[in-house]
Amino acid sequence: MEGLKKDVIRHVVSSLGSDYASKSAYNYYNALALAVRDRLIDNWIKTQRSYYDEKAKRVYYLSLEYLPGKSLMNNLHCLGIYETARKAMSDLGFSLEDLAEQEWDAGLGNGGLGRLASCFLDSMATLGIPGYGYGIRYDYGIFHQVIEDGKQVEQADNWMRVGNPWAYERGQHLFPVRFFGEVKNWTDEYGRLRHTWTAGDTVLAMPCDMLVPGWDNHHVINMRLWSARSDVEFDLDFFNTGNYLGAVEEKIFDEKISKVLYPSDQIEEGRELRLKQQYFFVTATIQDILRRFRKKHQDMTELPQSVAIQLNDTHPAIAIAELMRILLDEDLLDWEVAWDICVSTFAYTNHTILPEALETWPVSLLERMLPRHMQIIYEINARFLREVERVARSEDCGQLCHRDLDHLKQRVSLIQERPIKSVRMAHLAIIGSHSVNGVAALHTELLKARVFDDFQRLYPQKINNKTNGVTPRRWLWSANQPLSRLIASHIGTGFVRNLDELTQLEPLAADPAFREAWRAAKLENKQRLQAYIKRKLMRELHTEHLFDVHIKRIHEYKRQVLNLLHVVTAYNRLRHGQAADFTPRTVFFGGKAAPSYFMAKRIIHAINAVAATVNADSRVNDKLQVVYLPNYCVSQAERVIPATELSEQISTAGMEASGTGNMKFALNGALTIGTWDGATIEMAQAIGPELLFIFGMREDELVSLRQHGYNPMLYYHGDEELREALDMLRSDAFSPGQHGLFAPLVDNLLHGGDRFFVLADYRQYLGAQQDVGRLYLDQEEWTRRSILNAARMGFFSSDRAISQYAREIWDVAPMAGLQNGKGA
Ligand code: NBY
Repeated sequence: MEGLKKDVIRHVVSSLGSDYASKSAYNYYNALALAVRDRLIDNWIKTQRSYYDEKAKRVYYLSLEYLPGKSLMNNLHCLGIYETARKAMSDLGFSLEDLAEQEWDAGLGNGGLGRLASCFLDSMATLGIPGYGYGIRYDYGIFHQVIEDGKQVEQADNWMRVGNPWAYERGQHLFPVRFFGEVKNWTDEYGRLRHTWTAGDTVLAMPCDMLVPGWDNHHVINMRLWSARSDVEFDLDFFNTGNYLGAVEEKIFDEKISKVLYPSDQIEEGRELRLKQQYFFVTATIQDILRRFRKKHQDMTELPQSVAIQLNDTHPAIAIAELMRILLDEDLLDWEVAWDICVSTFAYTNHTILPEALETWPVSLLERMLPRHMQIIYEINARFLREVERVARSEDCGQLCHRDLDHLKQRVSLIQERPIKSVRMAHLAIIGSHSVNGVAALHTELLKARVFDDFQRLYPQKINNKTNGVTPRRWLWSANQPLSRLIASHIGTGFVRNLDELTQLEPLAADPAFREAWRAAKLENKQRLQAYIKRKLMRELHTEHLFDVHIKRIHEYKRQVLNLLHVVTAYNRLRHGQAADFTPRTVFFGGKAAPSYFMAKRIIHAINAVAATVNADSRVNDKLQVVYLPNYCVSQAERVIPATELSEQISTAGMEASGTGNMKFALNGALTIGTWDGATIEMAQAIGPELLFIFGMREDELVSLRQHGYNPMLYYHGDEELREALDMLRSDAFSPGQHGLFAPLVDNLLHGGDRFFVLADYRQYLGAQQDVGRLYLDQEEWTRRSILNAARMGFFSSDRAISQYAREIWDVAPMAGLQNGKGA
């Protein structure tokens, strides 16, 4: 402890240039972080050296998004120095919790996809898999949300301003990135047709490394984030011609590439700068991968034995064309050889079946910005379509008439002609990869049967499932110390590395003393949340209420509106004195809306309006309260999830690819109210469906309802309570003086076709909520179920997910000596 204390003081003085006697929490947080980083870097160097010495096969995880959140507590726990640090800092006059508050969330992602990437890095580090995360260091991460007059207002997330003590900027290792320019076709002295991409603009990519430690195993992997740097400093022409200000302007223009994260999830923006970000990130990453590969290898055909590249959705899919370009134009390989290398190296993870989220880029834009890549994509497509023709003709079912074949080719082509001629990035990712995976069983089945059915017939082995998981280090151990300590006191700490060990809790569910201790841990977390809400929102929570929580991005398919209709109905019953047996509850909502997503923003407004009305009504507010948690983010999730008793996972069946919040809640002892969707289905199977509150129509039922003509008006007319709730929303009951404010929401349901079947599931949802309320009155039974839920969550560890990727997709093994904890 004395060592750590000394190091902290030294950093306050020599790294931060401050007086150690001035007790600034900000300085002491930074100094502690630097002292922790010192302890990581030795292990990082040893880890990297061992990969090199053993010629280990590396895994590269390419993701435009990461959501690491805060690093301090997690890193202390992984290094096993949490207690030491707590004592050291308390000697210096600080509480560790207060110091941790100083850290800014690294919000380099939108939601589940980015958070999954961070959980996966944690698991690779813990399992000892030679992994690297690659991404972009956005100067501005996901916007900061404030609620003003009930509405979302976005503020810039200037996380770089406060500095980042965890990162190593490596300004000396810059990689050039070219845009625009032209392709010269020429013939070399052997008579071969060659292609050279020249001219255009150049920008530089600067690596910035963040270290990711494994749990108690001395293994530290790297997350390398690229930042755009202009190369105009090196462009002497500018200075010589006296155009100094011009040079500076161009520099600022170039560095815009990594300026800001695009804040839309599930809707693609199709903006030129976004494509620039993708290619900037991809070419720097591929150059870095090949630089490392070439240190030990000359023969490019060995690449797939040494390198696996996982594409996190299609956002980095241009990597396939980029690797082809390098292999063809720089290494001069034949097409077939280069293509085999690509396909064997790449794998692609799909995270959505929503049509509006499937990425396409206009051919005209690609031709201008990446002319050589567009040529290559055309060639990939031509060869692919010839192959399709060959396979289709050779098939037994080959009564394919020309018409059918033409349709098939149009459907699978990399190029779509309408509404504008564009490249389908998902098709490029599928054709260029040896593995395409969905992220939960149902999702993968829908990929095979619906979205990518043609590809499933063409490549029956390619599409596979890897159900998502979450890291128990952050989401149980670090976020929920009260519960973790209780669990550890009965079954030891092995569950942190091997989550299946939680099954040892099952017999304890029958033990009244254990149940009481389990409830006490939940209450401690609820009280902690209560104190936080009081500090932040100046609201007093009732800890004896059932804490019912719905936190995730705001999207129509996630159906926050369904929850809101339940709240309004509960409010009406209480007002009308029809709810004598109502179980008191506080309903929490939280989540960001894409700034351009009108309906999502209006939903936030409606939730806040209902909250204001309900909370101000003294007839009901001792029984029902509604809280909107502004700025939902990773660190807020770490506070809220451990305090939650009911987890809302109520998306329209078939729409949520997996969900990962669902797992975090159940792991922390919340019961789930949810639909037959995503990984919630697998949770119900693992836990026992009778221990969750599953309701609503299934995916296939919705398909046939749609086919037979879904008429939301029937539900409206057939259900008095539903009608009352909708009419109130449409009138100004929650928006006094602003008649019609929420009419778009209601109209969307009644006259817009209710695309996400809110009305169809309303009545069943109410029934399930009734069951929840009733069960909560029986605290012994509730607790028993809570324990069993957590005990059966072992499968949903990201360690299990990553082990499957490693075995079934990447063909890599954990580093020797690292599998079981103590490493080299
Ligand atoms: O990925 C989420 C899924 O909705 C969720 O069900 C799943 O559990 C999770 C991890 O597999 N998808 C998601 O978070 N997507 C995005 O954040 C996203 C971000 C950007 C874009 C598209 C989707 N984009 O096109 O720019």
